Amino acid sequence: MSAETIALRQFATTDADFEAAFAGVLRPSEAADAAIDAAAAAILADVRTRGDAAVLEYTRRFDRLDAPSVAALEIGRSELQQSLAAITPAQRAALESAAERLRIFHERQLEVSGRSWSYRDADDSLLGQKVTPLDRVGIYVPGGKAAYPSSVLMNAIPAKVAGVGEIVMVVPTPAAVPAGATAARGERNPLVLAAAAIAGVDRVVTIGGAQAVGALAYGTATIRAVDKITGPGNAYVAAAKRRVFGLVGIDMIAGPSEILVLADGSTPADWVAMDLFSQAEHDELAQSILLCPDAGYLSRVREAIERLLPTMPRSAVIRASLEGRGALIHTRSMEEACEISNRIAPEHLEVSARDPGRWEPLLRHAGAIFLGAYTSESLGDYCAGPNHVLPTAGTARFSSPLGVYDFQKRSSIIEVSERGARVLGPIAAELAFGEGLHAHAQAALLRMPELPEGAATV
Ligand code: HSO
Ligand code: ZN
Repeated sequence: MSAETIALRQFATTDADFEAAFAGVLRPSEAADAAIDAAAAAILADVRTRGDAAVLEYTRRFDRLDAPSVAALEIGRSELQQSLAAITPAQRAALESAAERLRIFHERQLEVSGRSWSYRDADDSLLGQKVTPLDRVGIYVPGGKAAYPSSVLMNAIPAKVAGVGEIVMVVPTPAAVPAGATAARGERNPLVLAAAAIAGVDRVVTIGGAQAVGALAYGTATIRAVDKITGPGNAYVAAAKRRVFGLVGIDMIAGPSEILVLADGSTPADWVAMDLFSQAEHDELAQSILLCPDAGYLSRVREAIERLLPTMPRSAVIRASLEGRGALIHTRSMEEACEISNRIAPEHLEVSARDPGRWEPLLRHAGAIFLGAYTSESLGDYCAGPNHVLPTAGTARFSSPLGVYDFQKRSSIIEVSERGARVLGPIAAELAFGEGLHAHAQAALLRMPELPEGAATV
């Protein structure tokens, strides 16, 4: 196959119009699509009032799956176990190895930052934080053009490690046979079900869309309401998750995948080209960006992209993504590349440099940071250990990867000693009187049998 040119934008930080070019790369803040939001709201309202009947109707309409009852769409533990026989031994071994590495990483997360703690102050009062797992969570797994068994592991394993009581997974069956796909309409994806079995999912229901989000949030006669819904989905699922937030928790609203490679020119150009492809192949709207202070290297990566693109089965998606949202950016230095990267706050950030440890301290905003030439993002997508559910669209400025902490909550613990009550009483009473809240003040003062000198009195 011969190389094809690609309309992949390229510019330099020294360009007079750099800021304008850079603005074209940054994601415009996403205005919620009013039509999609209205459709999701109507479906949610219907599921809330009509329960299972509405879920069945939308499943018939959108997934073209005709089921006699929601119960008929459920897959229990034993049937999930049977799905393990439907995959190859190599597939099973890969899923199990990935699951094991994910478990080890997330168990460390639990040990280091997911445990209850307390201390006693000078007056022997106990102050602390009690960490408890959520009772029930719902995991949304897309079933259309992107059915990812790896995402089943990434959502279910931290929930399991946190000690969640019950994990319910919803996954729609494909409504139509996508071009080139092997799945038939209504067919259950054996790899997705096997991943659910390995990760310890309790129940799977083959429903999707806003109706599945509604069923999980409100509960129906068949599906018990959950406390939190995690996992990626299409625009209707995202709109529905936004709407049920507050009644239940949600993890995040994940957008198309993004990769930013910060290269010093020492990694083989083909490796970096393939890493850029790896996220571009997810979606036409995915974003792949390369930042590098070496102009010659940028040319070599462009050449590699043009040479390798025709060899990729998903070349059309990759091309659309690279031409629509990709960029090669020539920076003055690696330091400047780090600054630009912080402005983008990418979901995935590869530091493909000889001395990645030198640059890592300069990098503040990224969902996941991959250090060194051997660390392809794809290893993190599947099996390195950390989670691949990550903040996108610049939200890494204020949010974190999906983790054990998303499946836990914290309660404060306060046990005031008698001596503590005498010390805290006057402070609380003083502030309570200042707020005009006399019952608060009294509640504090009544617990002080001997008022210390100078204490506020009623
Ligand atoms: N890169 C995607 C996750 C994924 N990759 C699933 C392959 N399968 C978002 O982090
Ligand atoms: Zn990926």
